[in-house]
Amino acid sequence: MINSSEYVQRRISLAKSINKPCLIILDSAPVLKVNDEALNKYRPDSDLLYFTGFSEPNSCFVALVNLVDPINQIKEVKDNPKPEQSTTISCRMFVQSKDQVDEQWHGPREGINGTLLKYQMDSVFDINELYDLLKEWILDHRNQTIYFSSQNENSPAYQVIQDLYDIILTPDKNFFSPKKIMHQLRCQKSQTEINLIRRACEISSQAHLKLINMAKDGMKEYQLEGAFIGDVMSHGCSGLAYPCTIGSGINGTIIHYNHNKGTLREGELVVVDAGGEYQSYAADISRTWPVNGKFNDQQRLLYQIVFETQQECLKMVKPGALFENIQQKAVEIISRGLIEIGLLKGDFDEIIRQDASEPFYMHGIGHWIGIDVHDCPEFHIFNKPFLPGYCLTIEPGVYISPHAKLNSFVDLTTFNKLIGIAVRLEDTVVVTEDGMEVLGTLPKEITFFEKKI
Ligand SMILES: [Mn+2]
Repeated sequence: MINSSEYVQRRISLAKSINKPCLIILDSAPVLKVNDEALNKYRPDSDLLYFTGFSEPNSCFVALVNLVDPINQIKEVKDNPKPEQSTTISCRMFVQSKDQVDEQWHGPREGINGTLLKYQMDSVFDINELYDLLKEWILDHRNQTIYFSSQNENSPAYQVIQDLYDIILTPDKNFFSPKKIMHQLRCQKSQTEINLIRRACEISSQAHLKLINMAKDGMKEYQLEGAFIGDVMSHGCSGLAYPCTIGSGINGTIIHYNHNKGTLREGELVVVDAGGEYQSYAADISRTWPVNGKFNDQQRLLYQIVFETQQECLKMVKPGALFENIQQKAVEIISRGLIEIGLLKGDFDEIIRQDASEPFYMHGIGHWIGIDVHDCPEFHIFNKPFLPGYCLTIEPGVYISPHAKLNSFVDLTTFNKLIGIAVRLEDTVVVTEDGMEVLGTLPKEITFFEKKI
């Protein structure tokens, strides 16, 4: 559990990283419908959740940074010795008021008083007051910078911004998205966050193990999906962190396969990319194994390439490392492997220069992970040296798809022998002071799968 003082600390960090007079407005995510009156399970906006812990719809967070605040006594952020560099922040929240009828239909609300106490805000208002109050605050500070983030075009905050945009807001001058700054902060996880991701990975590892043990010829992919969901939820997850891939045989060659309607067949490999969400934090783990517990020669060759690639890439994860170098390493090991098994023919350097392995390994080696499975998208992975506390995935794969766009380096005879085989191995890791730790414990050695089944 993340306690309220950690949320307060996150807001202070946000104010300090901006450290100029501004308003920060973080809007809630829209409520999405399945259809008619049937609503999807509500997914809060990840940034709003990170900085407030508040997870109800129809809400909005507004912070005044380094501005005179007539509503609240200004609290100075104390730990700066130089007064001219001190930062002040006033935190205001707009929420749905308590409402007996609506709560009977949709569940309890924190209400104004509940939010004030539990979320340590300086003031809390009804969401219906947002349009007038926010407009007034922006006009009061019309020369200051506005940081605004919303994914909800129907929200009152969005309406205010739209109405004032032409009057006082100028892009690149006083109107910005805070996402770059927020995602940089979100990328480095606290110990509490790391523990939640670790728990998500431990629960997910156990659920993967269950699938490995239950799979057999004739079973449907969705039966494994259902077993995975049931298992992670029975161990405390709220559900999946993302729709899972359970791809048997040729379905495994489809990178984002999630129809999960196929049938497991003896002699085939099954790619399982699945992770639970535990207290709003994601796990992302992939394993590939033979339905009948025995790799055939072709499957074994490809598996060994991906296994070795993942081992080498994991070794590179430490403070200062870069995704781009790890990706480069992955391309090199996979290319060398594909040359050794005869799928690619030609000079190694030329194969690297021409990116000839791309038809078979076409995605990135990993991504940040946290509240979202693809976490902090505005903190682009390119060129960001790892720091302790960064959580990320390492997920090489080789896919011999019948749809692969072949190049002149591909040997057709070998290609035809391997067609339909896919292998992906993925783990969630945290960067530590001197290296990394794989979160969750799920074996991946060939001998493990062959003994297990
Ligand atoms: Mn992933």
